[in-house]
Amino acid sequence: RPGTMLIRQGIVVDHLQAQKADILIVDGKIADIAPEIHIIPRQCEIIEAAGLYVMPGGIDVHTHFNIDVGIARSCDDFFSGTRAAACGGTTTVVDHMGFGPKGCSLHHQLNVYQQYAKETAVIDYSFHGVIQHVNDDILAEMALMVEEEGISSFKLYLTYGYKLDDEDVLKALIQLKQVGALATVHPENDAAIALRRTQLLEQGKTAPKYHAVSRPLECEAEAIARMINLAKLAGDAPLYIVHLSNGLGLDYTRLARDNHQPVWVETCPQYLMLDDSCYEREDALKFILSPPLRPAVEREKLWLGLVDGSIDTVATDHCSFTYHEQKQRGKDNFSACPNGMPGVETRMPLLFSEGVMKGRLSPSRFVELTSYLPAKLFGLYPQKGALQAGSDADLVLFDPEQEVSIKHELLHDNADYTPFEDIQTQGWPVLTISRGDVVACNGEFTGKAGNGRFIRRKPFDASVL
Ligand code: DUC
Ligand code: ZN
Ligand code: ZN
Ligand code: ZN
Repeated sequence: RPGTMLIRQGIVVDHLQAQKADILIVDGKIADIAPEIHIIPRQCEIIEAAGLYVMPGGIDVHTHFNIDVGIARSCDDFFSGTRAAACGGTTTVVDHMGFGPKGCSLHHQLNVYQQYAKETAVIDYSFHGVIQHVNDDILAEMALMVEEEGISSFKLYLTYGYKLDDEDVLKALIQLKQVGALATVHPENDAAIALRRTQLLEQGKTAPKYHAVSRPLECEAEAIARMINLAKLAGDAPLYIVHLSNGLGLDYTRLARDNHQPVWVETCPQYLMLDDSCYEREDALKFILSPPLRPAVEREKLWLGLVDGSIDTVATDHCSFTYHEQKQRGKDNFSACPNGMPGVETRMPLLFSEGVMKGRLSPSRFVELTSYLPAKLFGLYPQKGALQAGSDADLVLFDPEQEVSIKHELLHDNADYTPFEDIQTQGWPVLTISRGDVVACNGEFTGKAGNGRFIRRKPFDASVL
């Protein structure tokens, strides 16, 4: 009977506690969780989970599948991207749509992305809307996106081709708050970056390592502080900072929260695991992304933020380009390199290994960062991110004994490298279940293209956080 199984005697972890229990899944939904379950349906698959952690499937709220960044199209689409996600213990993605044609409507990009994902995604998905420009039509459309389409978060860029100026940011923030949507922002000071980039290129400093020199952490921290103040001026509009990479930016968000402002913060494994010494490597192009990798001291400040609660989510910003071809466009000019790196499959194992197994995060805090808070912030809870009767049976089983040295050849994306090659991990996702179906088992993909469903999300509601 599809979507029906009993998972016996695992260490069941939610955002509050970890305890030994059985989980009964019927028709793709969690039916019961109890210390022991003896009454089970006929034709029920039994999974023995003694010694394994059984947790809500990961929710990665920051991917870019099939994205056209102008100079290249990413090498993962919604099939290979969600396949890799599934093999890494993630059961839902919320993808950041790329920009569409100049002047296009919000629905235009949504339709494009619905087509991309429809028959290809292997796990459930949603999208963040993208605000390319602001006018009365776009502001009115935001309400329809939330009410009719179930899109309750939007991305604003302060750099790149469709950066918004302060007036447009303010108008967008006011309306997003009004219609029940969360504003997510890519915060970097575009003018500061452009000036430095021009100067570096003029001085012949074109090597890949100058990418990081062209956008130091103050560019990011300044834009974070600006966004916090604009959100305050917009009447305390809720604000979500994506891909935080540094401690100064984190301090600004702490100040805002001490001041009771609704601000939430995401970071990514690359900023927790890697640092700017990667730009000294011969294969530095692999590490060109924005914001760039930072000095090693910043890494430790981010870990503190995970521990003290000032960072809320860990997502990936998975945006993959092949090293041997696409990334090579930057070899003589860093500014010609498509920005981004793969990571959707390694997020859960890296955070589990470095966080839980090294004793920095409790298993419940791991669930909070990778699933519970992403679900709450983005209107997916309790369908996702919860272990409760009635929730979707999206689960990941981790074996804390399994040691894996990360190799790209073990992974399931379409890139030709992982930035985490040869990193040793302890604890690995050995089974991933999406609405009661096993989609990955012991490093093998067992799911099916088209089985992922579009999830209509609820409006943003700060009172549940
Ligand atoms: N940064 C990247 O490196 N890639 C995709 C988009 C982004 O903000
Ligand atoms: Zn970004
Ligand atoms: Zn991104
Ligand atoms: Zn495989």
